[in-house]
Amino acid sequence: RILILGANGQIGSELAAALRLKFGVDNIITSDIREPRERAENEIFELVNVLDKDRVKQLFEQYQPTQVYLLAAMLSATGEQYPQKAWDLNMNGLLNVLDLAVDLGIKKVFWPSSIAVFGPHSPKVDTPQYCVMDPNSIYGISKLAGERLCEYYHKKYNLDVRSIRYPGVISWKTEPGGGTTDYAVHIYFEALRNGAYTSFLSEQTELPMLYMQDAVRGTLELMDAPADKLSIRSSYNLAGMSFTPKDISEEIQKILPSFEISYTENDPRQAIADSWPKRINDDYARKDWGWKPSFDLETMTKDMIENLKSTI
Ligand code: VAH
Repeated sequence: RILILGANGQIGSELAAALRLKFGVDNIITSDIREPRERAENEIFELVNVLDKDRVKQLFEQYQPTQVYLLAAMLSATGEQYPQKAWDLNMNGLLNVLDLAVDLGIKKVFWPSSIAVFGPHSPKVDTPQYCVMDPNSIYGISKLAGERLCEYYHKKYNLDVRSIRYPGVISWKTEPGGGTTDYAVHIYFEALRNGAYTSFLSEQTELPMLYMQDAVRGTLELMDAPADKLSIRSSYNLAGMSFTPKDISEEIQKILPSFEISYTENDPRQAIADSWPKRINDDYARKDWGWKPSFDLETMTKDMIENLKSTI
């Protein structure tokens, strides 16, 4: 049985769908702080606040999950508006899950980190697994601290906790909220709704990105990998593609020639994006568990527009 905490979010909701397909709907328990807008047929859903340790413990005891995915978090842009809340949710939510997983013998835990753990003095190109990491967003600080905790709990308690430093993840099923990379999601929605988009990041802002299908496949491949193959117990660098708002708008124009992009200045998210790398090196993921992305900007754009056309 698998319990997903934070199953309503952009990644949680699609991991839940993939896990239901893989293990059957009766073996997946989804949970979040509020009811989901819609549920899959026969989906088992529970309300939970990951900061309520007794309630999380109750779910662990009731469902006896062999795996727990903790996807509940506050992302970078929202985190800058509520830094104390972001720290509390991202850190104490993780600590609750790590402690309960050790106490109750959960076999495997997944926790998402982010390229936000890198900062202004990290190498911008071909950013390695190990380097200077001086994140200056509360989200990035909480993810860096979280990675250290995961590695500590693995070494001290032999907890099989696994993690990926996601780039910006792009998907069409949910309109994600609160991320700095979310311009690359909204641009597709706006391209179809209004034929135009105003980007809050400048046209040359290059960021590492990953299509949701690749993010989900990479996560399941990591979780399926033999434990003795994993040399990283903080969090794995994972790369898909890197592009700028200019690149993505030109790719959209190949399909929607009349699409127009414009740019705002001085959005607070620009400073967050400028502190992050442009291109990530993911040699460890490729070596340890055979990671390889399958979508690039062209194939992702085709897939996004095709799917959004049928939903918008
Ligand atoms: C954010 N989408 O923008 C998330 C992610 C690397 C970006 O962490 O905050």
